Amino acid sequence: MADSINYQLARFVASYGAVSQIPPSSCPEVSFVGRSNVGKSSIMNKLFGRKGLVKVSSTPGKTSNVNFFEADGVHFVDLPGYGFAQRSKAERGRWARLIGDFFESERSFNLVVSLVDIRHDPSALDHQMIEFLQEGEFPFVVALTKADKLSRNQQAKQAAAIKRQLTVPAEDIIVTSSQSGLGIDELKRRIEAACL
Ligand SMILES: Nc1nc2c(ncn2[C@@H]2O[C@H](COP(=O)(O)OP(=O)(O)O)[C@@H](O)[C@H]2O)c(=O)[nH]1
Ligand SMILES: [Mg+2]
Repeated sequence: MADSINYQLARFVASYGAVSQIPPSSCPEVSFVGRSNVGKSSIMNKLFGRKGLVKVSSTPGKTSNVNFFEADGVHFVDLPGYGFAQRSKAERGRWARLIGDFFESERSFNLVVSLVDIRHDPSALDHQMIEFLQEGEFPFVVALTKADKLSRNQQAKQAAAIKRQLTVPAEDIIVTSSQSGLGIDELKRRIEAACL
């Protein structure tokens, strides 16, 4: 296999409202989890080098589907975001069922990219998500998003604080910005190491 992924080949595959609709894994898979509005769509677009392939929503809060993209023989999975949207118990239930079903299903979990906003301490839901990944022994990295909104000094300070709070090893935390491109090459290296 090639030693790098040609992201220019990225394309939308399909959108699923229930995990039972998703076909079995046919190639390595990288999935993206995080709070609604944390920057999942933006980081995927940055990886793909395509501004509008993954919809960036200006109205956060819609519990969405599981969206599959493919680039060069690797699947990229945009999972529904948590937090923002879940005003009702029914919505929280739907999210938990989707995520639970997804990670309990028999799939190629090559890498999970767990996104956390670098500007804030991780929320209770961020903690739950990462504990879930740790307990299930899923290979994951934490991408701290929107680093362009902080100074270099603040970035380092927040990254250290978040690392402590989440008990994630420093090498598994990547400071990123979909605006400036910070950390995107590092994230690509981690994805390639996990998939190729
Ligand atoms: N400044 C800045 N804004 C970002 C960044 N990533 C995402 N955003 C903004 O945050 C909002 C939510 O982003 P989106 O990618 O839709 O988040 P998602 O709900 O997790 O998919 C949008 O207004 C984006 O433009 C980033 O790295 N820097
Ligand atoms: Mg999104």
